[in-house]
Amino acid sequence: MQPVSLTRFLLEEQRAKGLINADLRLLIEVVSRACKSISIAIGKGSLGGALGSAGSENVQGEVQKKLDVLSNEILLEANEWGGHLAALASEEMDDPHPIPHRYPKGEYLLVFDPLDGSSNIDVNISVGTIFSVLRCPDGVSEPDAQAFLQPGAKQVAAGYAVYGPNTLLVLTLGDGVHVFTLDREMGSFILSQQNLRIPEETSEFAINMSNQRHWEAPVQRYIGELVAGTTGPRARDFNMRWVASMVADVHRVLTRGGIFLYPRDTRDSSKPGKLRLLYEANPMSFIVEQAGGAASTGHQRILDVQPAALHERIAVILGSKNEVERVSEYHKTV
Ligand code: P6P
Repeated sequence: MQPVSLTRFLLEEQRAKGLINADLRLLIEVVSRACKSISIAIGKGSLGGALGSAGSENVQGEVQKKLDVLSNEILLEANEWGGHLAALASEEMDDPHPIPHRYPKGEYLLVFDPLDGSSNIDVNISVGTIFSVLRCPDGVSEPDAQAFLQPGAKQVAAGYAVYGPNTLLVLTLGDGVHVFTLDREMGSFILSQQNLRIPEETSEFAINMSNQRHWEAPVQRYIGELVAGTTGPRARDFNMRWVASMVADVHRVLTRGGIFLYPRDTRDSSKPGKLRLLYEANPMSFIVEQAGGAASTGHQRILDVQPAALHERIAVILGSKNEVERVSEYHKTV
């Protein structure tokens, strides 16, 4: 059977299910081409002269890597001219980026983390790009940050590229999760898995254990039971993985099951978590739910959270449904 390219898949989704229109199809294709360019830049490593710090900080106060800035520029330039977007927003930019007046505007908003996990770049560990697509609110001709402040349940599409041993694009349009592998010779993303499902049970968890003393009681209890293994109430042993690159950790959870936690931390009550709601938690939660998993803050479904700010942070507990529900139960009782 002929390999199915991303282009063909999107066209067939458009014809068969009417899930997407020509503008959304163009948006996904443009983002995928930008991810190819980012993959090539990353793959050059030190030979491309793009490793190391850019000597600047982003709105998060984090030191920007040269590849953070380059990835952001690649995504901006790729999306400005197509006429599919009303505006873009990024982890790397304080405010939304307007579409230049010389180009037509479209009905969609794109918000992204251009290079998630970039602190891993200089040590050659997998990183990724995360993106989320919203509709621009009716009647908003010049979208500002307020236009992006929509609950994650309003997303029309979400995806990520993981730049690992191979480059994958994982995508949902609201009708399942589909995986595309980059064929570097052809330069196209080829469908490699349709309707991916997360196993409901798992024996693997992902959390940064060095923060253990700062977790709230429900997470202390939950992780304590996993670490206790056969000597504790779960009566079985668990394994732990932590790449410190959300895309890599979430992709592993999606592929073989697991639970990923970046819980809120008692060190700073002003911060409800480390990960950003609009361009990390929401797209990943949409994908995880579409794959049959669950995504919670511990207190509520992440996709129901009403954002109050573009770069808002949130606690993230996502993955195999049974485990996420257990943690949420502990938040009710502890
Ligand atoms: P820590 C990367 O900086 C990131 O935003 C996510 O990709 C990752 O899951 C998390 O932070 C890692 O955080 O505190 O373990 O370095």
